[in-house]
Amino acid sequence: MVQVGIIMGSNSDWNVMQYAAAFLQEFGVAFECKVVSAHRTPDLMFEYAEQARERGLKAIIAGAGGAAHLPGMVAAKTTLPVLGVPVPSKYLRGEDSLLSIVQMPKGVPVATFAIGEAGAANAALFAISLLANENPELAQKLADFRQKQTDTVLAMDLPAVD
Ligand code: RP5
Repeated sequence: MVQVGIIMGSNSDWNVMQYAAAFLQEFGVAFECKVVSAHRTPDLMFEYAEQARERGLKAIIAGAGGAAHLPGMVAAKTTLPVLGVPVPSKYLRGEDSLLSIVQMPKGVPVATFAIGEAGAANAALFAISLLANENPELAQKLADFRQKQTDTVLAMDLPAVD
């Protein structure tokens, strides 16, 4: 059964959102990816958000750029955790996306991540850590992943000074 939904406002967001998909795949979490636009397919957006919990999803990762309404509007229609990813935009480099997503008024939260690739990847890792609360095997995979990162940094060399 699909556990995490990855949605995005356009297929042009895929360059960034694929980093979320890659981590979910690596950790063996069942997920789906779909284009759902807040302003171009508002009815689909409401339908997706309204049905997400009964379909068995545990979290929704929503990425959008510009005046990025998608994560907030989805959060308005579901009590599932919504993880917002600001996608870099053409003119404001994603600062518009970030502020649109992060500044939710009190009462309807969206967990907001960094702009771009790091945000998409971390949103997936955060969803995995939510699922790991009820799944010891996933928790162990997450711990192994962290340890590998630690080992990589501890093994880093720097060039000698000339
Ligand atoms: C937003 O507008 C999308 O999330 C995307 O980041 C941006 C541009 O969309 P396209 O014009 O590339 O379809 O809705």
